[in-house]
Amino acid sequence: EKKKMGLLVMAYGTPTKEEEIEPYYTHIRHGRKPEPEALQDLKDRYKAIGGTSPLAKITEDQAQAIETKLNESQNEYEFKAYIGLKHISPFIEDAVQEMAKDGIEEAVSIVLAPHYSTFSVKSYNDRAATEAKKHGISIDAVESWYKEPGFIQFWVDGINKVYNEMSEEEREKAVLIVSAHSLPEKILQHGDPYPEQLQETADLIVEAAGVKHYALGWQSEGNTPDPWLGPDVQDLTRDLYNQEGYQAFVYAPVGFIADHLEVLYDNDYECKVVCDELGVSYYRPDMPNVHPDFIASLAKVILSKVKSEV
Ligand code: FEC
Repeated sequence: EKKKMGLLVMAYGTPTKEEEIEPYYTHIRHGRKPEPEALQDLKDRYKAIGGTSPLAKITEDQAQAIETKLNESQNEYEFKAYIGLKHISPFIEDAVQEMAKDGIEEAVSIVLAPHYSTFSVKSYNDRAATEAKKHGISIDAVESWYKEPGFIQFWVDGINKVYNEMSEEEREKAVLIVSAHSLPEKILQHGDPYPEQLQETADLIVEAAGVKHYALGWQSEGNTPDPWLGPDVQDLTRDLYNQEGYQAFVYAPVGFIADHLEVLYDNDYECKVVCDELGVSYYRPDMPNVHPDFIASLAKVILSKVKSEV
């Protein structure tokens, strides 16, 4: 008899239809309704990527794929995946309640974002832990997985593919921009590891891919008055062009793992607009989504978390 093990897969969440955009945005803003202008702006961005984001389906497919991979790769545990979202139903709390209904006593959790920060991963984990406590479920949380070899290799392969398609001349004048979601600068006051973890991911990728020129950037910063981590990828693109004359820009938004608004709009539209304006080429390797090597690397991290507790 295999031991039952809950697998809590946590992700950001996305509206699946237009009516959900306002409550979703309100939740992101901690219950404050967005101004009509800001709401319209967000609606327009979703429209620009086809109406809704592919993220909902990708998250489901990722959770399913991780569960399948885990159950195929060992015989001790029977994993069952539960999706818990940060800003829309099924919320993290809903997922934990489902586990309780199913009689799960032990679970492992993972956030579908590689780098730890108090703003992101910690807030997911805290919500899961608070709900789990009410139901007597013990959850072991994977805190970060930003240097998992399979994850790094995924990006190395994608970046190499892009560079191999360039002419020798273009390759010489190409720069890689490795980025993650920006966060308010105040996270630094508490020694948040987020920026160093991004730096480590970038160093590992750059070294393994043998990329000559690269820079670290931040993207998708929020619409609030406080200062955010920079440089922003769009400003960085302009600065690098002006200072170094690069002719090709390769964007690797490694803080994300799926095709969604922050990549399909903020990179593929906004950064591309800057590249077009400068007359340089825009490239963006594929996102991990459900690539088998990527899924296998997450399954590996989860399994080692479970085994370390035995
Ligand atoms: O629907 C989609 O396809 C995109 C979903 C989406 C992902 C995502 C990832 C992260 N965010 C992070 C932090 C913040 C902070 C604010 C903020 C605001 C938004 C807004 C939308 C949104 N985020 Fe997001 N984020 C996604 C979507 N995010 C929509 C609101 C409109 C806007 O500002 O663009 C600012 C909140 C505030 O106003 O106080 C902070 C972080 C990640 C990556 C880690 C993770 O996935 O959890 C960090 C996907």
